[in-house]
Amino acid sequence: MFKDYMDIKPEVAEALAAGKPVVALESTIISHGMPYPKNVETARAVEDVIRKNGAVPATIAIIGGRIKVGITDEELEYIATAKNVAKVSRRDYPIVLAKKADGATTVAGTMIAAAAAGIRVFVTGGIGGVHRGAGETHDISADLEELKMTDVVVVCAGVKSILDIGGTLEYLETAGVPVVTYGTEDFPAFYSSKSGFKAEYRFDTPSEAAAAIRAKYDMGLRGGMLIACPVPKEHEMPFEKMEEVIGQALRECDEQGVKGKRITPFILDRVKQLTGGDSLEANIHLVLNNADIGSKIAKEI
Ligand code: PSU
Ligand code: MN
Repeated sequence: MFKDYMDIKPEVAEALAAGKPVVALESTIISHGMPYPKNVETARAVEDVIRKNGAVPATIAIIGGRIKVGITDEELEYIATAKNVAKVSRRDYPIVLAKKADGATTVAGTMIAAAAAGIRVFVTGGIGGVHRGAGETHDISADLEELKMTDVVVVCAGVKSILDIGGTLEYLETAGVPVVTYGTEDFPAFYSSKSGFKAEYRFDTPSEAAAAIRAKYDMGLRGGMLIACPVPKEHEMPFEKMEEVIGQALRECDEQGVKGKRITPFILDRVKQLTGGDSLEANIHLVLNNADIGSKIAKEI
């Protein structure tokens, strides 16, 4: 059974049993998305925001083949610094668990464990999506398939324009995943508050979000919901500049033959270097903002 592979941290288990709000967090952003020690500092700050709002954070990661739902401070330090931490999406779980290896969960990977633990709300930075040129390469993140089938609400800052944003929104529509922007009409592009695309729906308060989430699951409509929050104004990066930087990173990716699951971490790292670290600051602040909104929504549910 699933639970035979999972260790739920006592604080998280108690909150779930008492019906208190719990917010899931991913670990790929820690192991593959940000450099040390910013990754650990950010992960701690995100947990603090969630606690301050009266919810319990549950960072999900795989350590020695055990799925940890909620990690200790030492485990966080470990997952942030250990070598050979696999990036774990749906397809990777069986092998990583059987080999008793370490893994950082992606959005898809985190949704799977969160759903199994009974956690409804999951906060992250950006999700994976349809890559530019996917018509040729078929590179579409497993995050989208997971949103189609797994009952977890994902609070994010939209998708990076390293992806085909329009294509990603079309895919989610086909998959029957509600995509809702928060406090704006513009679908955000991670570092920038606008992507040029609008979502069909918008929430302005946690209670509006909670009512829609309740309706979806009362109806038995399986799958996730995507709530996209714009990066706070004071930390946003101009869309045109990011287009330029991302264009260069994509070309280098091509030239160096970077493929498959290594593409996203490669581009994230190059974008950070090319923006002199500004993109990292934007990244940190957007995650904190998502944690604030996500934990308020979890409380309302
Ligand atoms: N997008 C970001 N930052 C990230 C990721 C995506 O802006 O850290 C990570 C997430 O964990 C996401 C994963 O689930 O990359 C998607 O990878 P892929 O495209 O290989 O499915
Ligand atoms: Mn991919």
